[in-house]
Amino acid sequence: MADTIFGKIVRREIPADIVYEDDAVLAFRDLNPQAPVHVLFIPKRPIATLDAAGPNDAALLGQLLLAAAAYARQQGFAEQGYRCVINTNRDSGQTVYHLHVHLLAGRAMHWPPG
Ligand code: DGP
Repeated sequence: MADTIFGKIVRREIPADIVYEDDAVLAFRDLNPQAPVHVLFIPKRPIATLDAAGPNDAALLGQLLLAAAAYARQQGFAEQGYRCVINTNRDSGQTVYHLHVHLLAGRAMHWPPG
C-alpha cells in the first residue's frame, strides 16, 4: 500500500503526541480532535482500510481494539463511556489510508452519527 502520514509517524519522521506503544500498535492524539479525548490507534504494520484486512490481520485488529479498551480503563473513562470508530473508504469520511481506530471520549455522543 502507499505510504501515508501515519507511516511517517510510526517511523518518527514527523512528530506526534504518542500516548501508547507496544510491538504492534501505536496510539497518538488526533491533530483535529472531535472530543476532549481523541486518540488514534494504528497498527505499525500498515493496512490501508478495514476492507483490505484479511484473516492474517485478525490478531492485529484484536490488538488494536484491546489496546484502545485498556487505554480507556487506565485513563479512567471506561465506565463513563467512549466510542471506537473505524472509518472505511470514501463515504465514511476516511482521509488517511492507514487503518486506524478513533477512540473518542469525554463528552456525551449522539447516535446515529451524522
Ligand atoms: P479519518 O477521517 O478516519 O481517515 O481520520 C484521520 C484522522 O487523522 C483525522 O481525524 C485527522 C488525523 N490526522 C491527519 N493527519 C494527522 C497528523 O499528521 N497527525 C495527527 N496526530 N493526526 C492527523
